Amino acid sequence: MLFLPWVGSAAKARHYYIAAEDVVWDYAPSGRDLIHGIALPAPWKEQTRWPKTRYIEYTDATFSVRKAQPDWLGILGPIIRAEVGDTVLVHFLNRSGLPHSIHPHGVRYDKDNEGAAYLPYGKGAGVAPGERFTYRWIADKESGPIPGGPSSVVWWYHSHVDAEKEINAGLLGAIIITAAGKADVRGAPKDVDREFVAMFMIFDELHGKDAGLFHSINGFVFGNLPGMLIKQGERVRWYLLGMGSEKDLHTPHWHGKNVFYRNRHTDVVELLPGSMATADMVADNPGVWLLHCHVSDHMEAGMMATYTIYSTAARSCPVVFAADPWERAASSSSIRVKNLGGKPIRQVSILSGYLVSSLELQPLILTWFSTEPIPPGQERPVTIGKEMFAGRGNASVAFFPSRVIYEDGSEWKPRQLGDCFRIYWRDKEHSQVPVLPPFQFQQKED
Ligand SMILES: [Cu+2]
Repeated sequence: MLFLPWVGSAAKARHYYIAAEDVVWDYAPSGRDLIHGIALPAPWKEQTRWPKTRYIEYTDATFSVRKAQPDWLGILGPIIRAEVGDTVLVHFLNRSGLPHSIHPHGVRYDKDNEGAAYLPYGKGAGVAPGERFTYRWIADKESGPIPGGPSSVVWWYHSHVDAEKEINAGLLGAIIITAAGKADVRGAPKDVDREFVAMFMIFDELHGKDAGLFHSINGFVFGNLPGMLIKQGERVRWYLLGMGSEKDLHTPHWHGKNVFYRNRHTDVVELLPGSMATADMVADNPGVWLLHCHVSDHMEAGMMATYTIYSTAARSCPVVFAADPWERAASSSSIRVKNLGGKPIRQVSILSGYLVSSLELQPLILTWFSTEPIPPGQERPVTIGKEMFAGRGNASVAFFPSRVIYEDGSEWKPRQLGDCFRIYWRDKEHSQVPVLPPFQFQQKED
């Protein structure tokens, strides 16, 4: 028996089922610059969808049921997690048309499990189309954080048969290793509330021509990266990754909050190709904030995203909209408004927006008013009209009060537009939207 002092009795074998698959990727699904509320600028607007190859996670060795991953991971493969002392087994199936591999950084492996094609070749150096290989990696002491450091650290993994092409194709992802004793059952650190991986890289679709250079964060440009939502007060760990070529000198910068990084407070981190950085944020400043590369021409080319810190403080909403399903609201063409306060309401003004995606809210310059008083604790219908529910494409609709006038003459106004919102979802299955995205005040031309 080998004595490994850092391995508790909890040391696990963690299995991952990952396939390489040829897909079509969209760098800007909205077709817009969502940071500024305008159409996507030239030359990138010509074509945002390109063939890529990605790592896709499945639930088991049948590779039939995909595992969901957070929206914000974007083009990245699944996060591979381990606690120091664990063994990671990655069951890899190559469903793409070219040979690929999985080469990890940071963990311990032997030649067969290195996943890199060079002499002398190990067994996992390249996996032919249609073939499988199981990689076995050890999260040893050197894979984890140093004592006194953050409880977890990030590492790269990527394909390494024709690495430059495969990385540009999208075959890349993050490994997160948590210190022994500090991980939950998933292997994630217990002492943080939320984690994000943000990968800064310029994808090249047209041999260096501008129209094919997508200055992306996790494969999204111009604010199209979805899902970076944080509850006010959460301890957030940011795992930053850089990759690419000599143009890929990136300086991720957060607006709104500083982070703790390498024993200092900062709001900019330096990333070279292949770099990995772990930074901690206390998200105590609510708002929609930029996360962007601070290199000037990268900013101009769209290397920008937003993250949102939303307040969960009791908002003391004066009214609530009934949680009617879409069909009911649409067929009655009204929404029911309930007075949550102790005073009779004389009138409620209601605004709305089309929720095109979790990132895109298009405002309507229309106001509806309640037509009769609403006594405390009671509800009244407010007629909205059929047009609203006839909708705009497949967009759902969000309503929110913009003004409440009480019988005694006092008034309530939102601290910001969208407070106390309710979404009437067109689709039964939809993502969680704890906070409305900002209005895209400049509408599409059509
Ligand atoms: Cu940059």
